[in-house]
Amino acid sequence: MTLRLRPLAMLAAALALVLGVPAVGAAADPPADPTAATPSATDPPSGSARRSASAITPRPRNVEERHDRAAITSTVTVVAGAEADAAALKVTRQALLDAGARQVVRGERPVRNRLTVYVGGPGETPQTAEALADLGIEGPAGLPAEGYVLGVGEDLVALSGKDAAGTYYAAQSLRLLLPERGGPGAKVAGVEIRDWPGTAVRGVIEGFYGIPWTHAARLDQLDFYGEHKMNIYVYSPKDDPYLRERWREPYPAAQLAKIEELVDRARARHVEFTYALSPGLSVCYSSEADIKALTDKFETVWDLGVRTYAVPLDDISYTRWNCQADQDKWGTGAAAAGAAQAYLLNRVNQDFIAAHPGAAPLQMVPTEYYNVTPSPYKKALAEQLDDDVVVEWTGVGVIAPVITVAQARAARDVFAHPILLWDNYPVNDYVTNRLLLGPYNGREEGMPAELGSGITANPMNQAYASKIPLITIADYTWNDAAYDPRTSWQTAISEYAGGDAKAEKALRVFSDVNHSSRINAQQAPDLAAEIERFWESEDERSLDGALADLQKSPDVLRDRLPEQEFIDDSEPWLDAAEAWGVATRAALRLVALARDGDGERAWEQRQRLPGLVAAAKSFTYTDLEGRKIPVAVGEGVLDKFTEDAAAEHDRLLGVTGGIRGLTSLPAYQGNTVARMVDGDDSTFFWSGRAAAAGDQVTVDLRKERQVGGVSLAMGKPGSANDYLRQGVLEYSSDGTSWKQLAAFSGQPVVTATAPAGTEARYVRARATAGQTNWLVVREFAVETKDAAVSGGPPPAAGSSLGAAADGDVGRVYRAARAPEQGEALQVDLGGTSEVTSVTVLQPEGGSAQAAVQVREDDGTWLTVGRVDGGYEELTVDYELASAVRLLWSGGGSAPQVAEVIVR
Ligand code: 14T
Repeated sequence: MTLRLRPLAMLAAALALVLGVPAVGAAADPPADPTAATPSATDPPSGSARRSASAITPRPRNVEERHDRAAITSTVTVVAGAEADAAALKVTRQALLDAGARQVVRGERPVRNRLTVYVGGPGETPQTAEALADLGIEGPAGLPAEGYVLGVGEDLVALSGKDAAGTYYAAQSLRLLLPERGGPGAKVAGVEIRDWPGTAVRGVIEGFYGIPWTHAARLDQLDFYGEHKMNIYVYSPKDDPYLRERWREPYPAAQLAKIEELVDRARARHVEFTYALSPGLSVCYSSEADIKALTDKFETVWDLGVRTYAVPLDDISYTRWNCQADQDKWGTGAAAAGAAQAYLLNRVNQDFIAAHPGAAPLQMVPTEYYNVTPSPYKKALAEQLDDDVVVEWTGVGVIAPVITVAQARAARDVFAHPILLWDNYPVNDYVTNRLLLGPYNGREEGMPAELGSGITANPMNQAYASKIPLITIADYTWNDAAYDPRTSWQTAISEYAGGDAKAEKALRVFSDVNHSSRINAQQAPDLAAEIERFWESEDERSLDGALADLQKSPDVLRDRLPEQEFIDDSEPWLDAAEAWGVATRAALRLVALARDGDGERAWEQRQRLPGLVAAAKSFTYTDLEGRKIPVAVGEGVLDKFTEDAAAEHDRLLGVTGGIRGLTSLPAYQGNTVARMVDGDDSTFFWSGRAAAAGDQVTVDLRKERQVGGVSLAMGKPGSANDYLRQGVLEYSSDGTSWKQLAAFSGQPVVTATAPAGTEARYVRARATAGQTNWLVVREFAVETKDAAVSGGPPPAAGSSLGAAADGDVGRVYRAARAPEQGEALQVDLGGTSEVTSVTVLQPEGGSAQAAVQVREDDGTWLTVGRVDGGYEELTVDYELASAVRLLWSGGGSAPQVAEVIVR
C-alpha cells in the first residue's frame, strides 16, 4: 500500500436522558429509610447510594464543600420562572424523584420544612439570585457561555446558568450529585460548584465509513451528549446515500420524519444538530444548478428545524473536475480546486446561511484536512473562503497520535479560519476488526483554546460501545486542564457500569483488552503487566485469576450491564474475549505442567492449545459489504502469551521450536510476519508502513542448519507494487554478522541458492533503499537439510520424515502406510553424543508401537524401552550413541510422530 490519499475504491481496504439518570442497577437501590418522613432524621446508614461531586463527569472546574447540607423532603418545591429552561426543569424533577422525593411541585416561594430548588439563571428565574445570596454564593454573571453555578445548602438548592444551556448543565451536575433512593430523607452535602466549558463546541461527528448508526442509536446518543455536556452532533455518515453518493436526491418522507425527530431530540438536549451534505464526488462547483440542489436540500431540513450546516469535501479528488465548466473557469491544479471550493462555499454562505437569520456559521471540511503544511490549495482556500466559515481539520495525520497547542496554532495560521477539530477517535472504520475502548489521549492541555471553534470526535460504527471513549472526550473538551486519561477512563467505565461493582470490574477487564489504538500505544496494559509479573515471579495464581476474570467478563457483562445494546455492538469481541480467556488459561496451565515435569499431561495440553487459539480467532464482524472480518482482542498480548507459553513448554522439553518469521516492520492489521513462513501462498505478511533502507524480513531456522534454495515471494494481487524495490538476501549463524547471498532490484519474486555446504540459522531480505510502497511477503521459503531422518514407512503426501525431528512439535511425520516387519524410523545425531533420555511424542490418538533403540559406538542397537502412547519419555543411562531409531511393531495403523527428542 502506498501512503497517500487514494480514491474511494481503496477506502474499504484501508480501512437516558432516559429521563433523569442512566439506569442504575436496581439492586443498588437501598430500601426506603423508615425515618424518612422526619426531615430531621439522622444520616441514612446506607452509603452505597450516596454520591458526591467526584461523581460528576465531565469533571467540574471548581468545587467547594460547605458545612451545611440539604435533605430530600417528601415534597420538594421547584421555583422557576416562565422562561426557565424546560430541559433543565425536566432533568431536575426526575433527579429529585430518583433521590426519593415523592412529589415535586412548582411554587413561587420556599415552604417551611421543605426542600426548595431554584432552577434558572438571571435571564430565566430572577429568584435564584436571592437564593444564591442567601448561601453566600456569587452568581454566574462572570462565567463564560454555558457556565453555571450550582449551590446546595440548608434547605435549598440553586441552579443558575449563565444561559439556558448553563442551567441545563447545572441540572445535569445536580443529577449526578443526588443519591438514588426509594424514599425521602437522603442528605446531600452542601457544596458550591462553579463550572464552565473549556471548549465552545464539543461533540460528535458521525463521519465514518461503513454501517451507519441506527435511528434508535442516534436518539440515544443525543440523550447521552446532553448528559455529558456535549453540544454538537454532526450528521455525516459516509455511507448514507442521501448525504454523499446521491446528495442531490430529495429525501423520502419517512427519512425526513426521522431527521425531524433527531432535530427535536437534539434541541431538547441543548445539542446542535448539524446537517452535513457532501457533494464532492460529483459536484460541478461553478454550476448554478448544483448550488441550487445543495441549498434546496438545506432548505428542506431548515424547515425541520436544522440551524447548523456543513459541506465536507474530504476524501474526494481535487485534481479531476467533474465538469468542463470548472476547468474553463478555474484551470487546473490544487490551487484551482481551492478557489472552486471557496466559490461554492461562499455561495452557500451568502445565498443560504446569510439569508436565514438564526443559522449558525457554515462548516466545511477541506480536501487537505490532515496536516498543516502550507500548499497552493490551502492558500487559495484560506484567502478566498468567507471569514466566518469554520474549517475542519483532523490534526496532523488522519488519525493523529498527538495534537499539540503548536499544531492547533499552525492549523489556524495555515487555514486562516476558525478550526473545528475533526478528531478521528475512537473511529474504527479503518480497523473494523477492532473495538477502540481506550481513553482519549495525546491531546495537549490548552490545545482546544487555540482552535477557535471546538472539537468533534468521529466515533466507532458501534454507537453504544463508543460511549466509553466518548465519556473521556466529553471530559477533556469540558475541562482539558484537569484531564487525566487513565482517571477519566476509570470514571467512564464506572459510570457506564451503572453502579454495579461486578459489571464495572468486567467492563474494566474487557476494555483493557480493547485498549490500544493509534492514540493509546499499549494493548491490554493491565493484563500485560500481570503477564509480565508472571514471567518474573513464576506465580501462576494471580495470572490465572486475571485470565479467569477475562474469560468470565463477557457473561458478567451480558448479565449485568445496564445497556444491552453494548452487548449487541460488541458480540464478536465478547465471544473472542471469552475464548481468549480459555486459550490463555490453557497456555498458563501448560507452563505449569511443564514446569512440574508432568510431560504427559503437558503434551496433551500442548496439543489442545492451537485449537483453542484458532477458536479465539474465529469470531467475525460482518461489514457493510457483507464481508466477515475476524475480530481481534488483546492483539499482541493474548496471542503472544499463548506463543510464549508454548515456547516455554518446548524449551523445557528440549526442542527449538518451529521456523519463525521476524521483521523490523510493523504488521498491517492481522497480517503478521508468521504468515510469511506458514507455507500458505494465499496468506501474507503486510507491513503497516513503507519500507525504509535497513528494514528487513528474516527467517529464523532456530538452529544452524544446512541451507539450500531460498525463495522470497513478495507482492500480491491487488497490491502488486508492495515489494522491496532494492535489497539483498543475506544469511547469518549468530544474527549479528551477515554474508550476502544475492542482491536484487525491481522484481517481486527473488530466488537464490546458497553455495553447497552453507550453514546458517538466519536468512533475511534487507532493503538497501527506502521506498513509498508497503511490503507484502506471501512466502519466504528456505530449503534446509535437516537432522537426518531416514527409514520408514514413507511419509504421506504433505508430510515428511524430517518432521519427526525438526524441533517443531507442531509439524508431524505421518506415514503413508502401516509399518512392515523390521521397518524403523531412524534419527541420526550427527556424531556421537551422550544420551540421557529419548522422548517420543505422538499426536492425539497416536498409538503406534515401537521399540526405541540407540546405536552404540560399536554399531549395535540397544533397546532402551518401548513406545505405545502419545507421550513416552525413556531414561537412558548415559549411553554414547550416534543414532536413535523406532523399530516398529509390524501392522496396526500408519504411525505418526510429532517429535523424537534426544537429550
Ligand atoms: F473528513 C475528514 F476529516 C476525515 O477524517 N475523513 C475520513 C473519515 O470519514 C474516516 O472516518 C476517517 C477514518 O478512517 O478518515 C477519513 O477517511 C480516510 C482517510 C484516509 F487517509 C480514509 C482512508 C484514508 F486512507
